[in-house]
Amino acid sequence: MKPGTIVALASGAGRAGVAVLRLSGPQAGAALEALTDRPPPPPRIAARRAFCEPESGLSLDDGLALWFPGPASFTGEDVAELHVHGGPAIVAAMIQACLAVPGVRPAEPGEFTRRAFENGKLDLAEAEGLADLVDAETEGQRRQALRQRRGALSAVYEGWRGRLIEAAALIEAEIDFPDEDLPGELSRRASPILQVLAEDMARHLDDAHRGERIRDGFRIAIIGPPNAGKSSLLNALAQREAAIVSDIPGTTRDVVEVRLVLAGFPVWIADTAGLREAADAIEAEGVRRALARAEEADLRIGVVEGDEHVPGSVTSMLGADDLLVRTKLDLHGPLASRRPAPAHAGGTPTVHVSATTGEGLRDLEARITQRVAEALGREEAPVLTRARHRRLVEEARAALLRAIPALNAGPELAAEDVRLAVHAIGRLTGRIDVEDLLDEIFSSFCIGK
Ligand SMILES: Nc1nc2c(ncn2[C@@H]2O[C@H](COP(=O)(O)OP(=O)(O)OP(=O)(O)O)[C@@H](O)[C@H]2O)c(=O)[nH]1
Ligand SMILES: [Mg+2]
Repeated sequence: MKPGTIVALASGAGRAGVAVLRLSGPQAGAALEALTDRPPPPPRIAARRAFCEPESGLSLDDGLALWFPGPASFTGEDVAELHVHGGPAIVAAMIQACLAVPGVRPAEPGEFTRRAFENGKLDLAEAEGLADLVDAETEGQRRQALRQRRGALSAVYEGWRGRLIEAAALIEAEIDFPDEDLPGELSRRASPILQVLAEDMARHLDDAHRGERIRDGFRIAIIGPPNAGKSSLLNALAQREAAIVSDIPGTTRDVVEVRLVLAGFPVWIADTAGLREAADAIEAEGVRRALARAEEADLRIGVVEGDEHVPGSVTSMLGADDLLVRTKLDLHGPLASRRPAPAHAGGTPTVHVSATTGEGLRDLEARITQRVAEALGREEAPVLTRARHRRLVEEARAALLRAIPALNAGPELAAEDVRLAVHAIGRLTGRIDVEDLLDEIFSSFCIGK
């Protein structure tokens, strides 16, 4: 841990009614006294204080002071909170005044949370949950982050680690004290533990990236031939002119993305270049990007005008879980009077809309929302929320899948792989050997910036 007492604005930057400054470290109490010219208030009780510049005594603002002596504080150290009026000049002057106290320096991004981690107040998964909670913009994100912050995910990983250590102990005991009468007995007891763990890990991994989607957004791609009305559809869904619309085929050349919130989850809708034999290299690149985006999307919306034939380039991308949209309903007569559009191969449900009149849009929105809710909305066991977790769980599971058959050949062969699995799971919660990760993880947190 880098030494010193750190100070930073804990509330958001910019003008606000109230701003909160936070100090943590051995000089937090001294700084509080220097700025208020009084001893700190009783622990955890807000007290009205006049804040002044320590050297000159120049008055800075009136506000509230809170004192959290360590170790019963967020970071585990002495912490002081200063609530002042949220004007940029006040905040700047208050921070300057804090920095004038010997031993006080500005906090680095994420440094308060990092100190809490290093003092054992939070494990790594909980700290990541806290960062997600601060970043949460939708209800689904908030619920998931709060569960992780409260340790639901950590409990799963710590449970695995405990069982792995138990199996490792059995295997190591077999190596150290081979029982002449019952050879292989201890290893045999380790085997079912490892089997069940490998299955638990497989289930955890096989979640269709739900947790990561809730954090990063459900991804939808709109694809179809030129001029089908893809950009008009995007604009209608976004309720703003996000993409350029024109009657010139090939108007959209790049991927245009819009963020929406549906069913309490973040959703990214991407409009893409019309699929056709490209006229030039730029258009060809646009088509390549369109197909790539469609491939990685969680939901594809194929778009064609009216009753037109769905080209193979679109059909080949659509499955039963995707949607086909037939556009420009206003030009093609009222829905009721028309012969039904030919059913789409592959069982993709079809919706008719007009971006011009808005007809059919509600139905389309409802279907999209339903898809998002089905994919992300189930509240079950805590889920993987980060690629970092996925990598480590995959690593642990791969090691177990090597260890299980190796056990039959002898404990020595399995022991190393079980140790690797313990190591990978330990890195998830930050229990072991995570020094190399910490700078990257904590500097990505926006708290205290
Ligand atoms: N009448 C009517 N015209 C529409 C509708 N939707 C789109 N159009 C028109 O169809 C033309 C093409 O629309 P775009 O949204 O640019 O089509 P696109 O699929 O994005 O086309 P590219 O970007 O070239 O691939 C424009 O002239 C739109 O005004 C609709 O629902 N009704
Ligand atoms: Mg377009």
